[in-house]
Amino acid sequence: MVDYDARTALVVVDVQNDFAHPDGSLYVNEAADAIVAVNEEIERASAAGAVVAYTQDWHPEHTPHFAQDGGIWPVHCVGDSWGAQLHDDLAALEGAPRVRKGVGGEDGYSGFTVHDVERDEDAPTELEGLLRDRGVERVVVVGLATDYCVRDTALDAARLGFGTTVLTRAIRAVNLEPGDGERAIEAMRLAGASIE
Ligand code: VGL
Ligand code: ZN
Repeated sequence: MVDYDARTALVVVDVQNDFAHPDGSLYVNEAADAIVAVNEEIERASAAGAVVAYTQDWHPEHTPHFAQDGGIWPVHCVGDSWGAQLHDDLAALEGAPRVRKGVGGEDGYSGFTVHDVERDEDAPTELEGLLRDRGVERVVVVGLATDYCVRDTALDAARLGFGTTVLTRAIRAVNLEPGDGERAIEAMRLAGASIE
């Protein structure tokens, strides 16, 4: 069990309808189980005075991220649509920061960085700055999906020097290929994340 404190942030990745609701366009199996575990962490983290931050995949109607525009994904999490909203069952704390990524049509998965396809450049989101401003040294990553946004968010957190923990009870994988979730967990472990 993670001991939360004021220097720890719980980063809740992409618990949005398109991933977490059975009617969502990119529904992740067992997402409801992840939400139960995520909510327990939110409760413990906020009770201990930890920072809780939510990320949201937030795409325009056309982006190289979508299959219709040259990427690999069905249309999902279009900004301001139902699919982009945080799932109703998620404990969405009032006043906690929400970081939207992909807003300018960028590709990528991490809550910390997006990838500008035209310029072939990575650009930071506001997540790192807001964690540093709050004195955060350690990041706990939960949410959806293990093999994409959770993985890349945890890899970036470790690369940026945050002590990084991933809670397996509170994540679930897309598994486009069987075993993707397991491989993602191995990649996070190799990058120095602690897997609990
Ligand atoms: C995600 C696929 C496409 C995720 C986002 O949140 O893991 N996966 N966009
Ligand atoms: Zn996406």
